Amino acid sequence: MKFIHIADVHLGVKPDRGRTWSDERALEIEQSFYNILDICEEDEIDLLLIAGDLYHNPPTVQQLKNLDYRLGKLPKTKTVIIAGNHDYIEENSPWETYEFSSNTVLFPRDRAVNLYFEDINVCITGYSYGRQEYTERILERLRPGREGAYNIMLGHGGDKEHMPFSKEKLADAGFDYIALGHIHKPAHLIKNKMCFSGSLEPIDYTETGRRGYIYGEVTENGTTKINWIPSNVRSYINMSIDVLPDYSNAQIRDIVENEIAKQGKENIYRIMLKGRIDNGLEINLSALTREYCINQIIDKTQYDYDINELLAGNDNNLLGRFIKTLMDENSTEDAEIRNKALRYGIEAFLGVGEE
Ligand SMILES: [Mn+2]
Repeated sequence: MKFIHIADVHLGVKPDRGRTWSDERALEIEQSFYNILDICEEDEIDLLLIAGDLYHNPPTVQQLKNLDYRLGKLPKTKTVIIAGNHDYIEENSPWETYEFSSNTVLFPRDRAVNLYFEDINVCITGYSYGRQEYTERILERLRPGREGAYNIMLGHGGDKEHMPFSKEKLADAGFDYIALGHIHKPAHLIKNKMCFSGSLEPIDYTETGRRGYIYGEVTENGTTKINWIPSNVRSYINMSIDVLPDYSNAQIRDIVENEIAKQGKENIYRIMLKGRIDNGLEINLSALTREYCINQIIDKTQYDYDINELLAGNDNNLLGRFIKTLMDENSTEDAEIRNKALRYGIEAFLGVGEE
């Protein structure tokens, strides 16, 4: 028996709203899901497990028709879905009333359900969200539905407001495999037995690192072997660049651009600039923000002052007195703190310190 376990696809989400790549990103997330369906078809996967938040919001009839149509092209694959906190099932909503013509089951809201497939001798136990929050420890109470079958738990949650659980209690419930969703970072909690597949694609800039799906195989004697396979189209990357006082704007731009080329032009960046820059330099990277996906440039650089020169030019004013006080070698204050205070103070005096 072969299965694929995915979660947190968040179909319908518009990441990085207002950015030039936002619309394309929404399509990519959809495409990423369809890629999984292609794998199901090619590899004749028996079970596609979707552990909640397939949709970013409760789906419309049109969204469900699309889903049903695509899943209908998989004659060999049964799809089992639970609703999560984002796509929870509202009473009488399309999500609750839609009848799938494909080989698909959506678990009903607010109760534990067992679903047995005789042909593959697999029993799936799951619980769909009927609202956004559950502080109750619902997943810990689920039990395997059929003796002698391969028992799978399908669950969504793991933080305080979303069906909290201890992994030990879940492990002790007696399931052969526990397919979890909600935490977007993939996590293999117990080897070949319990894991968060993670989201299929990263949804916002906090979700750095790769994303993907679980590919599982169960042998005739019931042994499970799973692999997490990275498959996301793009990643969010935090990049940190150290600059030096002799760098020009063009040089800084080249360094950033080379680093983007190295890490992948398709990825979405947050760039942090650090170090000391020439007093006359104004960093301007707008040429790059036009060409690449750059969410944010965080400029933490500081101007490179010659203290003695500053002191000579400000002998009779407040800045001069400030520098003299902090440079006083007889001070009882810690030297490192005095140095820092001196640097921040000068930048504040000169109107360039923004923090
Ligand atoms: Mn969730």
